Amino acid sequence: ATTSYFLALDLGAESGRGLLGRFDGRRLTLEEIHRFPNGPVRLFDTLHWDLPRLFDEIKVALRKAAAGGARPEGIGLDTWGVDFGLIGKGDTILGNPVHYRDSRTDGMIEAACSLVPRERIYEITGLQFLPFNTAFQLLAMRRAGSPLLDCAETLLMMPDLFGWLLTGRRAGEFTDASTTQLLDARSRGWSDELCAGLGLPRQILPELIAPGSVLGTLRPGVAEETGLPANTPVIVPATHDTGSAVVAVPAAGKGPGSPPDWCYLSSGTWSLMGVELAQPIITEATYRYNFTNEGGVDGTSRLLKNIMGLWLVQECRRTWARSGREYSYEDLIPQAEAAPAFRSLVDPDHPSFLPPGDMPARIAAFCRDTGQPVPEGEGAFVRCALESLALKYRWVVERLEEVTGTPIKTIHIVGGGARNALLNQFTADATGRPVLAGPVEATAIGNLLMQARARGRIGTLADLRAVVAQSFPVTTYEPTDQSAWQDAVGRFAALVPAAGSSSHSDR
Ligand code: ADP
Ligand code: LRH
Repeated sequence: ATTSYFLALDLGAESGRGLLGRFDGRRLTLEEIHRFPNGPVRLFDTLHWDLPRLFDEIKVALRKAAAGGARPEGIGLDTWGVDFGLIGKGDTILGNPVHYRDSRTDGMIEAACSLVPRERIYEITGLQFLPFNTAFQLLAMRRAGSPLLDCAETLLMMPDLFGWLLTGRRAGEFTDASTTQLLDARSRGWSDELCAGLGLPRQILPELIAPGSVLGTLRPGVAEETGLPANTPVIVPATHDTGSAVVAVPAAGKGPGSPPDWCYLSSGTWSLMGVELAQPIITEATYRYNFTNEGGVDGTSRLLKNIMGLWLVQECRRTWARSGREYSYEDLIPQAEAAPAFRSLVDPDHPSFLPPGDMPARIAAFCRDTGQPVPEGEGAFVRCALESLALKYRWVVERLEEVTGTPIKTIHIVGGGARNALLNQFTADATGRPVLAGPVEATAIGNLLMQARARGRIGTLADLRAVVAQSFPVTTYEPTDQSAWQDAVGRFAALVPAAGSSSHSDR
């Protein structure tokens, strides 16, 4: 069998990486050739992404791939959703992309809903209301009188923006476009009605292309700088990282049409928990629970919910490091395990936890405001975050079952968070369902295998998942200690708004 190499560039909110995948037709192996940190940069009062540095890191990864001697048959790029850059005349980049945790979108959900009724926005898009959705970021620019929208020729989502910098072509890959809240979930095209209703420039939204298409080849300048051949194709995977992660869930399907009896939990900065479906589900219940319907590969739809995720722990860690207390995840997890159980619980999706800042102080404030003891020591804060996440996972699983009418038997956890054995066990215990953890690099794997498929090396999505299952180990966590969680389930329910979580409604 022939062996092919593909390069995945996977940019997460906390870190980015370049992984070289070697595919022999049956098994995929990975080599991490580059990894770099990512995070917000504040300029005056606005949080940005560092676009030039991130593009430079991408070129470092290309250079390392070229220097290693492998000739990749494709390069694919994925990033987090919702954020974008604007391009003006003469290929000018109009400003540095703004970070989705910036406060410019405060109040924008209400502003949008005063222009187009909330129910109508949901009916068209099927998307959960998150304050930072692209539509609300654009509305914030409009309201602030930003001159950029008027001189923009094209809006490109983050992966499209990097794709353009690599190839020179402006196009919008469908899965990431589905995070904007400007796409019509049924027609799968930009919604003229929403653009007109919200007063947003429809003409800057790019031509849409499907995951698995070839965007183009490397610009001569990029080829020269990195040492890769200029005819190297840039292939779009599901460029929304969650879309790529779900492609690489090592589960067997029940066949098209029937909702699966497994759910995924893509666990990184965010916890994205949901099911893969043949069609969106847009009903009164999904509206009430603020469930989203994001676009996947092969016409699939992801019914899911954003949960604040391990961001809670990331921000605690960053706060402690600022006062000289540096801890790795390997330090913190045993400390959490040693801390007392079920002392204090939080709603992980409380809006106060969304922006960057002093997370331990915010968790302490939540506990104080709800009459619970304030955690004492780092381990207690992390335990509080992990127990609360596991309880939120239970909340979501139960509502997914209700909405799809199908019992969920197992939970597949993929992404960096799958390395957290304590959280995996908590999730099994809190939900009463076995957890199958891994692969950690699901997003990059989904990216690589979609490229292999675009090159004709794999057939269906089910074949692709079989390759994942054959290539990467999965660890099972059986529920062992459910009774201990019973009381916590009741306490947690009293802390969470009946319709879910507040960061998912208006801030
Ligand atoms: P993103 O793509 O959003 O940047 P990742 O999928 O890379 O996120 O996951 C990052 C998260 O994985 C970290 O925030 C951390 O919670 C978890 N993680 C990383 N390394 C470890 C580890 N050694 N042990 C436990 N958890 C870890
Ligand atoms: C996860 C993710 C998620 C979005 C968020 C902004 O990385 O793409 O799906 O909601 O970032």
